[in-house]
Amino acid sequence: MRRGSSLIRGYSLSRGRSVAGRVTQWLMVSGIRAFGRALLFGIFLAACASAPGGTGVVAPTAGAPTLVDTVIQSGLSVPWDIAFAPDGRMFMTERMGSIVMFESTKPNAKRIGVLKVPDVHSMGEAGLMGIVVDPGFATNGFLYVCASRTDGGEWRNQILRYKAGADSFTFDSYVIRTGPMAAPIHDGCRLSFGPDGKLWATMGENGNGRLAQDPSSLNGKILRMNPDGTVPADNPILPGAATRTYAYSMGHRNPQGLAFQPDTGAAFEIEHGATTNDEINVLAPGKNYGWPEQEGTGGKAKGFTDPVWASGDVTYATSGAAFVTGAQWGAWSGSLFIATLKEKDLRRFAVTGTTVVPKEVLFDQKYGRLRSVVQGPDGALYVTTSNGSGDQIIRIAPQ
Ligand SMILES: [Ca+2]
Ligand SMILES: [Ca+2]
Repeated sequence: MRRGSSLIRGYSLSRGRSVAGRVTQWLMVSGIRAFGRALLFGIFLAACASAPGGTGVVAPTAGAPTLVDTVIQSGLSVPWDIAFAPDGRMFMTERMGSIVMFESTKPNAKRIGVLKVPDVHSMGEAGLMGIVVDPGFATNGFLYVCASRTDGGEWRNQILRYKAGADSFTFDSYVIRTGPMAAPIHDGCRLSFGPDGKLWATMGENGNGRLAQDPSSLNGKILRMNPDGTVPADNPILPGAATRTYAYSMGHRNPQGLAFQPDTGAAFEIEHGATTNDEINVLAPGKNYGWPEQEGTGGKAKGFTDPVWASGDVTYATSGAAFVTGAQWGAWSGSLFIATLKEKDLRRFAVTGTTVVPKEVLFDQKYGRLRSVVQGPDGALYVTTSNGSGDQIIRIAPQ
């Protein structure tokens, strides 16, 4: 399995050049025997650099891009999610409750706007989480966040719409004010716009598996809504439910990844398993994905929809996910990347239709816990860390 990053690969290359420089020098002064020694030394260095196990360098697979990772922001506190304006600005949520606007994605780009979202109660896994910009952002300036807030004497997961100015944010409206509840664990709260123009949100079961199977609760569900907060007329009515609601699918534990497959528009949802079976699910309306009655595959006979991939006997603590497309990704275009918290790495999955095959484990341990991964407008991936302090945003660019 391929490990390590291209930065390490780049280091190896520059080292190779310096060896070559020394080879030339030694040839001039010491003749052919020294050249032989230098050649052996070079081979030795290359062998060391190729050793497996975390920091090694392995030749890229055919057609795979070389990745260059660059820290673009640092000194952050749990930057939960990021989003991009078409004009190059970058927006970030920090779990403690701030939305931050950066001038660009350049390293150490200036902070040009900050808003403290009022009444965010950040505790455990809860707080200010997902952020996404409206598909019509260039004209309407709308962006959406998912936040655990105290409101009406309750602790709720809400979806709020803001309007971004040049260097400020103005509250516009609640998209969802009541329904999903917050808890110190399993809040979900990933936001994504589908190719259908609907706003989708993942909602965790608050550590209460029963809610995932309760069709009247919006927890443990994937939600689908019109951006103005109304329920789409083509949402399903969940089995056992009285009415059509925001709920699109049920039986989810702690979903923190939601990405739409570029070719098909299919919704891929990623959730943490308990002690086994992190899952990748392909969402279909009104379906039940099993939690807590069924973990991983094997639930069909009980009426549950099986994941297209499950981690089996281990968990990685899978979090955010993104598909990549573009010529710069070479053979990896169309792949799904998943950030992991516990495993502290970025994982590539090859996806054909609904067939998902795990591939490389990248940047293992290098940046710590990884929360979110988003493809930026320049085609690069942007990853946030979730270590609690000294957190970073990293740009991963294919070359
Ligand atoms: Ca499941
Ligand atoms: Ca790992």
